[in-house]
Amino acid sequence: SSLLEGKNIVVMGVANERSIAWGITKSLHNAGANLIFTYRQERSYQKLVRLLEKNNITPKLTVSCDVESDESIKVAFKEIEDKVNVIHGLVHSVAFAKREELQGEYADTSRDGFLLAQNISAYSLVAVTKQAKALMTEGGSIVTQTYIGSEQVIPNYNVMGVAKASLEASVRYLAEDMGKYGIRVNAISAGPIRTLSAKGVSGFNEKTSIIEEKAPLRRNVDQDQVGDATLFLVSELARGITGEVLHVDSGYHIIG
Ligand code: 0WD
Repeated sequence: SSLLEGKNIVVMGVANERSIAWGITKSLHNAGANLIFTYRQERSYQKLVRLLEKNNITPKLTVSCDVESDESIKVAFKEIEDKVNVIHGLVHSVAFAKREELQGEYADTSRDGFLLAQNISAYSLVAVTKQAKALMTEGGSIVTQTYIGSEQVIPNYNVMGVAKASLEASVRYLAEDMGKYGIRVNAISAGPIRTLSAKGVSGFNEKTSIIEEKAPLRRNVDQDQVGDATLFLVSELARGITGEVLHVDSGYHIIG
C-alpha cells in the first residue's frame, strides 16, 4: 500500500529485532513512509544499521537521542529539521525503570526510581511532542506505546504502571493542545510481547499464558500486529481519532 507515500516519520526506540518499534518500522516502510530513526545506545545503533540493511530499508536519517536529556532531544530535532525539514509522524516507543523496582511491592519504590520511570517513560513524550510540533507544519500524528498496567494492578509492573498512567493522561492533554495545529496524539496499549524491556519485568511468562487462556482471541499479540495498528493511527485512515488509547491485546482488557 502507499498510505504513507512521501510522509516523513520519526521512529524512536528500535533496540533490536524484537523491539516493538521494529515491528512498527516494517509496517510503516511497507506503507511507503520515509523513516527517520533515533537511538540511545551505540549498541542499538549498530543493530539498527544491520537490521535495516538486511531488510533493504534505506533510512532517510538516523540520529542519536537520549530522551532523558533536553539537550540531546534539541540537538536530534535540529538535525532532523536541517536534513528533513517537515515531518508528518512520530512514533515514541521508549520506556525505562530500574529492574529492582519491577518486582516485589510497589510500596518499596524509591523516590529516584519513581522519578526516573516518569522521566524516561512519560515526560519524554511531552518533550518530544514539543519538538515534533515545530516540524509538523503540514499537520501530523504522534503515537506512543503503553500497557494495561496503567489501568489495573499487574503484578511486578509497579512503578512502570504508574508511569504508563501518567503517559496516557499526557496523551489526552497533548491531544487537546496539538489538535488546533492539526496534530493527533494517540497511544497503543499492546499485550505482553517478549522484548528486551519485557525481560526486565518479573513473571513475564505468566502474563503471556494468561492472554492465551483469557483473551477473546486466545492468543498473544506480536510486534507486527502493533506495527499495523500504529500504521493505522499514523495514517489518514485515523484522521478522526485523537487522545485515544487503542488496545492491541487480543481483547484481553474487556475481560473481568
Ligand atoms: O510487552 C511489551 N514488551 C510491551 C511494551 C507491552 C506494552 C507496551 N510496551 C512498551 C514499552 O513500555 C515501551 O514504551 O513499548 C515500548 C517499547 O518497548 P519494547 O519494544 O518492549 O522494548 P525495547 O526493545 O527494549 O526498546 C525500548 C527502547 C530501547 O532502545 P535503545 O536504543 O535505548 O536500546 O527504549 C529505549 C531502550 O533503551 N530507551 C531509551 N531511548 C532513548 N532515551 C531511553 C532513553 N533515555 N531509555 C530507554
